[in-house]
Amino acid sequence: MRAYYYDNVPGDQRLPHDYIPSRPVSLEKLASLGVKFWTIPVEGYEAEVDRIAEKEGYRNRDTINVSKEGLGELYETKIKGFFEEHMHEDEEIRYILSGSGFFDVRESPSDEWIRIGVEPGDLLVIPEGIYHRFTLDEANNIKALRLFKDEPKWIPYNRSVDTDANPHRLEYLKSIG
Ligand code: KMT
Ligand code: NI
Repeated sequence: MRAYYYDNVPGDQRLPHDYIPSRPVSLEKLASLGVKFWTIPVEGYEAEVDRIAEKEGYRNRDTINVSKEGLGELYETKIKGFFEEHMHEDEEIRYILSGSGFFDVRESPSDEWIRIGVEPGDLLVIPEGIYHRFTLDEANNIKALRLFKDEPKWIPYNRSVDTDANPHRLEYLKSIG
C-alpha cells in the first residue's frame, strides 16, 4: 500500500496521479479519517483474515474480479460507476488477492483526494459515510475478497446535497471530529 495526495491533473484515471514531488500520506493520517489497514501475506492468508474478520464482526464474504474477463459486458459500466465519487451506509472492506488498483478517499475538511494504491496482501477498510471512488491501474485487473457484516449494503450514493445530509455521512463527520 502507498498513499499520497492525488494531483488532480486531468487525464487517464488509471495513471498514478502522484504530485512531483510526491506528497505522501501516513497510516496515522488515514486512521484519523477512519480508514483502517492491515497487511496479510496472500500465501496462507485465510487464518489471519479469519482472525481479523472474527474480531471485527465481518461474518460474510465473497470474491470480486475487476477485469474485462471478470466483469464481461458489465465492464465499462462498472468501471465508470466505481470512479464516481460516492459513499455507502456501511464499511467497504477489501482484501486484495491479486492485481492492483487505486482507492481514492476524500480528506475532510480539506476535500482533497488521497490516493491509496493497493496490492496483494492489503486489507483496507473504507468507513461508512466517507466519500471515495475506485479505479483500476494500467495493469487493468484486481481480484479481491469483499467482506461484510450482515447483508451487504453496497448501494453507492453519488455525492450530492442529499448525501451531504445523509445520517451516515453526518455520523462519519462527527466520528472524525
Ligand atoms: C468497489 O466497491 O468499489 C469495488 O468493489 C471495486 C473494486 S474491489 C478491489
Ligand atoms: Ni464504494
